[in-house]
Amino acid sequence: MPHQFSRVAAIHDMSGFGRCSLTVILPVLSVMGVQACPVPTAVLSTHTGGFGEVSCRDLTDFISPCLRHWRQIGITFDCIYSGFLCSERQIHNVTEFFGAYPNALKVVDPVMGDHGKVYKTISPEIRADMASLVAQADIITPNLTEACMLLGTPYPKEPISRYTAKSWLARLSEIGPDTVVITGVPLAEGRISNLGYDKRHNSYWCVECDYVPVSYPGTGDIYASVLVGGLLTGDSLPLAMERATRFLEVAIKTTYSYGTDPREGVMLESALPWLIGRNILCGYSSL
Ligand code: PXL
Repeated sequence: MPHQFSRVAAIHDMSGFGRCSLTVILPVLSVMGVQACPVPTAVLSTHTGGFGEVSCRDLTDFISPCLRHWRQIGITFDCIYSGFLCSERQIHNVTEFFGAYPNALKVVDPVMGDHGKVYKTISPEIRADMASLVAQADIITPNLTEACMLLGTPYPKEPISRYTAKSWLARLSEIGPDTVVITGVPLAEGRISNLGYDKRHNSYWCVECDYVPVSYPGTGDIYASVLVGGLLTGDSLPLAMERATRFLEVAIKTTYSYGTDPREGVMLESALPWLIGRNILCGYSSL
């Protein structure tokens, strides 16, 4: 089926409360003028970050039939974008999507942990399979914890040098992806930064962010979806990285000012209009 705007198959869970995964990815992509077709991998009452016993329905059995139906009716995609996955089978299902749409941009956000800790749902088997999914991707967006997990490097206790950061970006690209973005990296020579590497042009990029002393769930999902939306609508890599960073700064600072419970995530509803403006940006630098 031909389409006017870029179309993304978004393979993620749907956590009803707590503003992460599909509940933030769909509005972000829509507002950026990108059609997002959700493939829910599971529905959960909340995310797993602090609301106690979560009610969850696994939808692994839905993923392949959904792909089959979409192929039957001739739907095409410009991008396949996966995130939080909770079994080896789900990871295999994402590779089926990659195989079905070989020309689509393959984006893998290897959601596995944060703040130096691995999420409880991530078994050693899932971790190994996520590494092989990363090998098939065009773009990956790990946070620093996930980057260290993929590299088999201990999570750094101190800010890292630009030299180390560049070598980690390059080593991650050697696994397979042409574009690597690592989020939330404290740099010894600077501030917390989001870093990118474009293997084809051998270019390294840095976007620094203001530090806010609260951590909200879902910010990795928001970052990756703005990055995807930017790249699909004409941004270069550094501009897409900066758009994602600036948007999160707006969302996080707005939320922090209200002092809401961090488990509820960022106040996306008040920040979203910033994305419609398609602001002109020039705050990135070379790494
Ligand atoms: O934002 C990542 C994420 C996605 N989905 C679920 C989660 C988390 C992080 O905690 O629990 C269910």
